[in-house]
Amino acid sequence: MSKLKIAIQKSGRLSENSLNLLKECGIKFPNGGGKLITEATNFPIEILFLRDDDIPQYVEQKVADIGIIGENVLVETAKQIETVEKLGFSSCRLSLAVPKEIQYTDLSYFNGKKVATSYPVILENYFQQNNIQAIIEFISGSVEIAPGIGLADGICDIVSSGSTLRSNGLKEVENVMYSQAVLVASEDLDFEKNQILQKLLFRIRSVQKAKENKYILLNAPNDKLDEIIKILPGMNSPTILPLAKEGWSSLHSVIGEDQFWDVIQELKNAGAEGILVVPIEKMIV
Ligand code: PRT
Ligand code: ZN
Repeated sequence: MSKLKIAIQKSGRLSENSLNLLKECGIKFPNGGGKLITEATNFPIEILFLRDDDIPQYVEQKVADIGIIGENVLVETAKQIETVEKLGFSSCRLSLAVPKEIQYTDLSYFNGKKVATSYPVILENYFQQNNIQAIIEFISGSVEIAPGIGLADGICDIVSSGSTLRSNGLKEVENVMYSQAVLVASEDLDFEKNQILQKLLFRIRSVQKAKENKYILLNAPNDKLDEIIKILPGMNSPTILPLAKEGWSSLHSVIGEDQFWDVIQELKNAGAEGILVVPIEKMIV
């Protein structure tokens, strides 16, 4: 039986989250130990550990069937590969920044200016779309020091907390793109590999759905149940079980993480008591 080859980052900001995602999907494998490739013991998958920048090319050339990379790397390398799922981790933004003492008003500031970046393709497109004529200086690392050493007037780099920019006397002035980790796949996987991918995707979506939701249990007097049910968004109708206490019931449902605090307040106002909220490990939809 064939195996699906997944390329993930060997070490860096994507690696731990990528490995955790596979583990949360119930996939077991021996701990890397510096190996280039490892095989899962309970799922038809092989894991290749690579530098993130090399993953798009390996997937395009079918050395790996699928991979996990940042959207920034995907767009920059512009390979013929498909995005199959956004994974929601390692989020960041690619931004333009200038020395903090610059009186920046708008993008026209960059006309005729030198901008250092490791993302020349994305930046070139962005400047073209916005009719800016700037000089792009490619540097592969430590982009943030470029203005300080007189190499450029500004930079275009990945920003997360913003502390790297601040400690280098820079300020963020424009967002070029937002990025998160994505699962990419080679364009025409054979039938068997595609089936394995679908199984993996099913697990990934169940794990993600579970993270977006909470399981809620509460007690309420029976005459308040109708009102409480209306407040609960739920998957379907909530489960209602009688309590030993006469005239009371326990109600179980699922609630979205983003609606959580608003709904809890409404439930309390409607007479709910003993509210318990618990994480969901997997959610099959
Ligand atoms: O060795 P390899 O080539 O595999 O790794 P790498 O060094 O190229 O990449 P790595 O591990 O730094 O990042 C991998 C991916 O994580 C990136 O392609 C992004 O999609 C994503 N990501 C998320 C980030 C950050 N957050 C991030 N903060 N990538 C880089 N940074 C760097 C940024 O370059 C800057 O130097 O962190 C600094 C800014 O962080 P703040 O928090 O100070 O703003
Ligand atoms: Zn890299």
